[in-house]
Amino acid sequence: MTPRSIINLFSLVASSSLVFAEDPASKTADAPSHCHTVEPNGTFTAPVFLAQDAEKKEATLHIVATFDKSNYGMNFNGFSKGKGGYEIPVGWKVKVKFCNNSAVPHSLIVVDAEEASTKINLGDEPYFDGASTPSPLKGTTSAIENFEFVADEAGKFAFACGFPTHSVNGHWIFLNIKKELKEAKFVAPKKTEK
Ligand SMILES: [Cu+2]
Repeated sequence: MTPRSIINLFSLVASSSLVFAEDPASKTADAPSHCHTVEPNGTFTAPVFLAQDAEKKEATLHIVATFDKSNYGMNFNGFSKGKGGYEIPVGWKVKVKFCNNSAVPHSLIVVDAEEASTKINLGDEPYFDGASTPSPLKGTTSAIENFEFVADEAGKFAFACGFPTHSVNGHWIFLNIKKELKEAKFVAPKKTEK
C-alpha cells in the first residue's frame, strides 16, 4: 500500500464516522449493528430483551441504548419516559447486557423511579450494588457492557441513562421489583409516538 492510498483510506474512515456523529440515531435496530447477533449464514438477529431461568431465579436482560430513533435516540429497547420496562420478582439475580447503538455517550444505572424523571444528575452510585455500567455519568460510546445485581428489595425503580440531562429528558425505562411475581417480564406497550 502506498502512502497515498493509506491517506485515502484514512479520510474515508474519518468522513464516514463524521456522518454517523451528525446523525447518531441513523444506525438503529432497523440496520444491523454491533448490538445484533451475526448468524453463521450472515443474517442478523435482533437482541433478545429478556431470557430467564425461574428455577435459578435469574433473568438476563439485553438493554440497547438508541435501539431506534424514538425520543431523539434517547430510548432503551425503543422505549423512553418509563413507558416500557421490566418486572422482576424480588430476590432474583439480574444479569444485564448493555449495548450502546449510537455514537453519543449513554449509560445505564438503576435508580429510584422518581429520581429518573426529576434529577438532572443521577450520580455514579446505583441503588443496588453493581447495578450500573462503569462511570454512568461519563457514559460510554458504541460499547457492550455487562453487569449484574441482586434485586433484593421490592419497589419502583428505573433503568436510567446516567449521562447528565438524558434521564430527565426521558432516557429511562421502568424496573418494577415485585413480591408476588413468579417470572420476569419485559413490558412493551403499543407505541403511539415516534
Ligand atoms: Cu442517554
